Amino acid sequence: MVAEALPALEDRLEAVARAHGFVAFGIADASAAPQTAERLNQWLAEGRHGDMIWMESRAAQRGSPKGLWPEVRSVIALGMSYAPAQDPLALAEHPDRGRISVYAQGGDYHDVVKRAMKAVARWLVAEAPGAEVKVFVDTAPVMEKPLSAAAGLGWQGKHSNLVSREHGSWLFLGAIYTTLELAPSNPGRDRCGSCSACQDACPTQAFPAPYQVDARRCISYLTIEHNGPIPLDLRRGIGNRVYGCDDCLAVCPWNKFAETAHAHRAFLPRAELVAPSLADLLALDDAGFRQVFAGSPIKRIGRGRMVRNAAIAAGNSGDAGFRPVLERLAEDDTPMVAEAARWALDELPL
Ligand code: B12
Ligand code: SF4
Ligand code: SF4
Repeated sequence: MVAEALPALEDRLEAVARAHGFVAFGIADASAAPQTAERLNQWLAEGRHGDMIWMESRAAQRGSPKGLWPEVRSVIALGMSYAPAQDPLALAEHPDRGRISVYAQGGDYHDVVKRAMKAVARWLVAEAPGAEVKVFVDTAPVMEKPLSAAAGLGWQGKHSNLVSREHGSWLFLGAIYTTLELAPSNPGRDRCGSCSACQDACPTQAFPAPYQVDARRCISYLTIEHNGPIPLDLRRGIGNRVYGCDDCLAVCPWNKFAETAHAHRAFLPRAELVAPSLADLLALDDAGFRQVFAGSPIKRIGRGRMVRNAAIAAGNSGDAGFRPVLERLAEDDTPMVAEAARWALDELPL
């Protein structure tokens, strides 16, 4: 009797990844995307990372998988969907509300994606004894977008994020590096064509050229990463966004294939984060901030940045009703909060 052959390791690995909630899967050779290191260095040389010094401090490791781990042979790229059920741009017309970007309205993806990746990696090690693995999501010196594109999950769109034919712009990415030599997938093909919707939609003109983002002008950077006063000329463009920005992602025509049903349920929005009132955000103290944003990626920015952002949104609202709370905040102990409140008062009618 002939024993039935098992499907290839790559196919079984994909099935395990899907069972753990990953809707996108692919494999790249660890030497794929060789142009990435040079482009990263160019981006850093132009200062486009702003004050994210962690982007430059391990640039050699970030630029290529082998720069980080010389023994790595293959990269397993994984994507989890957070496709929203509502139009992320709908709140633009509600200046009394703060807009929190879709990716942060549910559970913290760092925890959810990492937990699932570790389970996949454990399966792989059990299946291929001797294999070594390392799992990464977001915070490690790893270029997740070009590696995912090389592994066939999609392509880097002109907004620079990975776009998938099935899931649009709404994938969280993660990577497993392994010493195993796995059969690579076909790389993704650029399907942007002559479209420029994301470039046209950006409220702060953060794209110096298609496929390139100047983080210093990006609302995501300004509201999340940047810890200080926001440049005056960019404040109007921020509108009522208090955490991140979805505009370039939301206008992408490929989103029409992204089914909400594919979104991982850990990312379902928490009711209080969908359309928080600016008045509530402006009233937050440290304890209140920690309570509202526990379990959310937003907790990392702390009360100061959130209230600074809410003050700018209030300044953009045209609503003089915010004046009393802004007058109190103009005396706040956190200088960037006090400064933003004074700016907002100057913007609002008496
Ligand atoms: C730093 C960072 C940021 C910075 C800088 C953004 C950026 N575009 O680099 C800021 C804070 C602005 C940011 C914002 C956001 N981010 Co972010 N971020 C990262 C991080 C940590 C590193 C990205 C990086 O390496 N940047 C360096 C630049 C040089 O790399 P690059 O963008 O790939 O640059 C390429 C292009 O410029 C291209 N290129 C350059 N020249 C040319 C010329 C031509 C002709 C062509 C074709 C290409 C080309 O080649 C470069 C190399 O691949 C990754 C996580 C990770 N470890 O990868 C998450 C990550 C990219 N972010 C993510 C998300 C979700 C966002 C936001 C949508 C969040 C939000 N809603 O507010 C926004 C989107 C803003 C935008 N349009 O990019 C996701 C993206 C998922 C996806 N589907 O792609 C990631 C992967 C996190 C994750 N694990 O899921 N982010
Ligand atoms: S996230 Fe917003 S500000 Fe940043 S590049 Fe996209 S549209 Fe522009
Ligand atoms: S909006 Fe258009 S140009 Fe931008 S990523 Fe999507 S398809 Fe590409």
